[in-house]
Amino acid sequence: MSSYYCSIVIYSILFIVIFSPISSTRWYRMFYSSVEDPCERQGRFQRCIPDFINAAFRKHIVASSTCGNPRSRYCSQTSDNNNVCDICDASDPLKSHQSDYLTDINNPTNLTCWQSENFQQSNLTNVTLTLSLHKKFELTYISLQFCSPIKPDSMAIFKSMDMGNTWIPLQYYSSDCLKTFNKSPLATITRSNEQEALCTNANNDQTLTSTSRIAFSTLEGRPSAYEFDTSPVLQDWVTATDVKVVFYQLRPPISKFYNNNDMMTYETNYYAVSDFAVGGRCKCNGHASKCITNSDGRLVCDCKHNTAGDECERCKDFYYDRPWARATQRDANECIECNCHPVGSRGKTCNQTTGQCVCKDGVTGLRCDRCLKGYQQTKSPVAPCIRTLELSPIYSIYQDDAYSSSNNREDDGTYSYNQQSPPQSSTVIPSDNGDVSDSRSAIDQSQYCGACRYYSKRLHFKKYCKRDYTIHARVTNRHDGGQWISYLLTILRVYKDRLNRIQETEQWVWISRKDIQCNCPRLKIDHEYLLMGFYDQMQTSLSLDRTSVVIEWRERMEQRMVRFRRLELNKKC
Ligand SMILES: [Ca+2]
Repeated sequence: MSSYYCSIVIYSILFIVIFSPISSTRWYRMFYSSVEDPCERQGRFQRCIPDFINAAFRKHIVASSTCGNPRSRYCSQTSDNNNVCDICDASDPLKSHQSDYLTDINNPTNLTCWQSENFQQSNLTNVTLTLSLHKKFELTYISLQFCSPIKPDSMAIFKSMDMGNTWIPLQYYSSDCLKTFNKSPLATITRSNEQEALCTNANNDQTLTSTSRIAFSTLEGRPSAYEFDTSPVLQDWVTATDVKVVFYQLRPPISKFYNNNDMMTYETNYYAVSDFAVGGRCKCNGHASKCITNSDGRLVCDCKHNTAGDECERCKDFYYDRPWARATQRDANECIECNCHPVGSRGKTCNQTTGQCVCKDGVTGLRCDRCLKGYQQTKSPVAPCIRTLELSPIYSIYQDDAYSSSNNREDDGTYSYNQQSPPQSSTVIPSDNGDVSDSRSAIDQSQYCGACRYYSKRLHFKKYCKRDYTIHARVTNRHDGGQWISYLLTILRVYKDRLNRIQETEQWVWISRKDIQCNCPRLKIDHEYLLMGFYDQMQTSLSLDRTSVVIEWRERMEQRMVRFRRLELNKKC
């Protein structure tokens, strides 16, 4: 038995090393056991593929003809020209030649053979063996070992990629390729016809004469075989859900065994095959290291890299930020979560191929992070971009000034409102003691207004550090936009601007109506202020609220702010 297993291993090595350019690392893995996930190593995704197997092993093969029902006599001739006859009987386990013998353990010292019915030489019938894998596999080889010295004169190997609905030829064998299949045995494969089935002329090839095994390698002789990772044509070529072998006619007996045609009798006229092997891997596109049986009892890939599907052939929900791709040796091409802007998009889903999020009205950009041309950013999370025309004439005049030379303007006329990390979905503001409070909590208005503690004249460096910006500005205009009130500021000096959002001499600052109703803060037209506040929730423009520092400007503040600025630059914040 040990020599038998040894022969299997050697045979496997031969096929893996010779015929599979992607298999060397996986071959190593067959003997290397590790608890580490092969799809992710040291925190990094990497290509992973299921082990190389004989996908046909112990699978049922449908044979179009099997002897033994009813029982029948058959004969074969031994090498010393003796005629040996026996009975094929499907009801007797010892005399049966069922198709399961094609995929059982192949023990060379005790061959078990499937055998067809006997045929009249004048009544030639095609015999078909069909293997269903019930899932896409990537095939490396298909091999058949014959039992009797009689072999088919012509045969063909087909594959299906759609569970047996349609069939594609992989390889033909014949004593006369041109006559039988209208294929030239001299045809060669180039990069322009890598999915073409060749015909091997059996007269010039030993495969159908002296040796008992026929092996077809799916990638042999195909120019892109060593660029398999980047060859969708060959990836498609080796993919199959089903394999079918068709025997077209029996080869006349070899003279060594059969000295005259009289011996070619009905009882010696049958096909017999001892082993049908299909070497390959469960197809998972580099995104799974194994296939498992799912809850429906189907074989599916155990997908990693945020992929999904029987073959990990798509990104899983909410991970469509870039198009799906097969993993390669260089890049796992893992799927990435949709990075939809929490304010500008309608949800977390994006298009499976483009990554486009579903944007609210007036919003554009792959992640819904910009206002369309003709739209203006608001502070409203419901309608983050509104038509420019909807604003008052006064606002429009300043809006033109404010944006005509803005660096946020895109080539397509849209306005970027966030190219940085996504902001929180509500205005969450850290307080001075380091806590985080939601300024939009549903609390009573009087309680809400009562806590206007930051509207104070005390200037601490800590307050300066906590806030996004500190400016000296004059209020020049006011626009009532409903839920949000905007004030136009002429910027007189910028002391702090954490993300460089202040790029104009005039900027709009946004305050919620709720805070305005509290006079917290309160701004007057033509007055100058020291303003310390946070950016709006999209982190792109200025806002003020009851946590902001808003103090009428005094000249003495200048020196203090310069000192704060210097401390900040010395990383004292
Ligand atoms: Ca067998």
